[in-house]
Amino acid sequence: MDLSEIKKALTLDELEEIRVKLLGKKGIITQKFKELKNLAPEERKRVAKELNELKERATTLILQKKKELEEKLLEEKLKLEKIDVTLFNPKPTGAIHPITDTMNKIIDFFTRLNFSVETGPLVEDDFHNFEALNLPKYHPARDMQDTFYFNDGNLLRTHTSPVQIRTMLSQKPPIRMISPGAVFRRDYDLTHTPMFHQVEGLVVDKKEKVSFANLKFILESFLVHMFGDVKVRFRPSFFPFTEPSAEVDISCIFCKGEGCRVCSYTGWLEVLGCGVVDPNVFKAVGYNDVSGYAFGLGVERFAMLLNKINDLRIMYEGDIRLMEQLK
Ligand code: 2NL
Repeated sequence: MDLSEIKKALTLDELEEIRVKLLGKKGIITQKFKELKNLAPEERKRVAKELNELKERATTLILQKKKELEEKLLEEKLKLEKIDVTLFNPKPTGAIHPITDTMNKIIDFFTRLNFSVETGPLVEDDFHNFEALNLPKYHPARDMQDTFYFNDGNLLRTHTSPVQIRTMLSQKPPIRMISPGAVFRRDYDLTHTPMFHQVEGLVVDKKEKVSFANLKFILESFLVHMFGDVKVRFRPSFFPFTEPSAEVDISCIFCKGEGCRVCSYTGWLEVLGCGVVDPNVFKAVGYNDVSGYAFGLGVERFAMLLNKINDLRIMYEGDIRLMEQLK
């Protein structure tokens, strides 16, 4: 029997066809085994031995060829996906990172409402990151467990609020600002990374010009701008730097509020924290006779919801194929 066909196979599909033709249920070799029963006993023994040897040879050859073709396929795939970053590409590959994209959408909304965009240092001191924000000395957020400290007592900011403190210290009211940027916490698991991004907002003005109703309207408009036709609800909450405080939910964008795994069958997704600025914060920056409201959000959470991603790691691996998909 001619087994040279196996060696000539050019693709895995071709090889599989040959395998079926020889060894499949109705294959040539299988057929020959079935015909053994028609032979005389002595003849049968001899032919059976030959057939077994033939079957073994065919199987080995096919396996060898399969390995060879698979290796060739992998090599071609690797060659195809190789990226020479030094080559000039008139049509560049790449995409805006989902975090940047989400951040830009957020910034766009607030700048259109006349908010200024302020930034500040990533390395902060205790006063700007904690003390001025009414975070008492014993507060758990100050713990070595949660905050990255340097030996000199400085730290990596755990939120972007110190930017609001710096802005209030260097400018006079009214203030109407957002502070987008990276923040750092000692947290690393499936849903937390030691570096992530926040956008916080702050409005400070004469008492009669600021109200919780203002805050509610701005955040509701913002969430509709980001997520489209969603319901918005405010729940009482607590932050050291605001009183009263609220957490803000949108109706689940995956199940339209029906209840699903993503929203833990509540129909709601928590997306924001906010409140009226605590008087102790104004005391710390020397502001008198003003009122204010503030809010804060995690950009990664927004980016994951907007791009319907359920694994935070995708954001940081920078796999070009995934980034291209999210464009
Ligand atoms: C959240 C909650 C919040 C603020 C941040 C703030 C800043 C100053 C004064 C008062 Cl200077 N408040 N920021 C207020 C309420 C909530 O963030 O869940 N963030 C992810």
